[in-house]
Amino acid sequence: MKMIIAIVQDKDSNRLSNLFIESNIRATKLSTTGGFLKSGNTTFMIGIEEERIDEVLELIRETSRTRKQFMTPPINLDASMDSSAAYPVEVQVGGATVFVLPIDSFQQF
Ligand code: 2BA
Repeated sequence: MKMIIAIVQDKDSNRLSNLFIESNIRATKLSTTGGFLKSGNTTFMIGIEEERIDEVLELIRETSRTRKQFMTPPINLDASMDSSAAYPVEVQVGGATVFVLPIDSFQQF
């Protein structure tokens, strides 16, 4: 068994969790915040048998879209007063960031 941790954009999360339900894939959905954009995203924790990993990754791949987002960097208040530092910059987010981890033990009581 493996643990798949998948960070997806909020806009893709409902569709993905519906696909997991339809495919009988058990998942836990967490509301998370990206460290860089400091805006909401969704993290799924999926405990899954090794032979179903590719199936899960394919569902994540087909659901997660790449989007462009603007962020305003923090204003630089140093002596140079470089005003360009306050302009929004475009950042490409996603599709999904996925980690596949080993599981030492799986118990349900
Ligand atoms: P955020 O940290 O809010 O990052 C959003 C997007 O901003 C990233 O998209 C990336 O395109 C950009 N970005 C992040 N850090 C940057 C930096 N230091 N300089 C320039 N651009 C930067 P994604 O790579 O698709 O990541 C989407 C979300 O996935 C991230 O949201 C974060 O919550 C998570 N994530 C990505 N890589 C991760 C990692 N190695 N470990 C843990 N979480 C990760």
